[in-house]
Amino acid sequence: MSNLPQYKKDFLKSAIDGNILKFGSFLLKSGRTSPYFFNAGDFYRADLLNSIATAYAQNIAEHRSAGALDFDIIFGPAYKGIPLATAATIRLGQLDPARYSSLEYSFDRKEAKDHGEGGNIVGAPLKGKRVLIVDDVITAGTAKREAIAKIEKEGGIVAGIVVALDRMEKLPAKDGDDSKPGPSALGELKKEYNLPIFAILTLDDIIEGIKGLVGEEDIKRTEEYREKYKATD
Ligand code: OMP
Repeated sequence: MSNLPQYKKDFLKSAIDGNILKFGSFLLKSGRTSPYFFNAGDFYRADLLNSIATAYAQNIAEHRSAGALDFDIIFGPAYKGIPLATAATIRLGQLDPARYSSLEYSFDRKEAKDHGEGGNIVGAPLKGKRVLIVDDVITAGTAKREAIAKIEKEGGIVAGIVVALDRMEKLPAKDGDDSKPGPSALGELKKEYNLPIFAILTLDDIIEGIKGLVGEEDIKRTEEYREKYKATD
């Protein structure tokens, strides 16, 4: 399965075995119709959650050790980011207790709570902290922009983003004509916010890694989709 690092190969294999990475016809948030879909909400079994926690933790620890990432808190945007951020935090603490046993996490509420402790954030307060966003998938980048705005509103400093999958798609064209070349959502976010952004898997990794594991027709349709929507950067 290509020359991906072992932890990425293991992660892709569990996504296929657990039917988290599906093939068919799926309507995306951006309005595009995709022949594949990665549903991080389906990592709902102990062994699958374990595999995604390990993949995030390895990816984050690697980039932090290389000096490419630094942060105090892991933030998981509601809803799908919540278990991902929580699981990644636990696993980082297990992987390297000296560095991560006091790592904190938090997440947002979709709707502000006006009783009890109140507010928009559950978990560690964000004010003045460097916040790493852990989320599922990046397509057009809309969900990440919303998360950045929420963190900044709470006084946090966004320190980076780690996602499970970068679909490597160009941003939807403003005039609706998706036939022209265009930059990626991930590239634009990086530039606009001057942030490190990493993905455990990209669409290229998936196409390489699924050979021999899924049907030829699904691979062909996924390659055609990549051809149609792949970003220029
Ligand atoms: P953007 O906000 O356009 O980047 O889309 C990312 C969101 O789309 C994710 O947070 C998911 O809710 C959803 N999504 C997936 O979960 N898996 C996919 O393979 C594709 C999408 C999507 O709709 O683009």
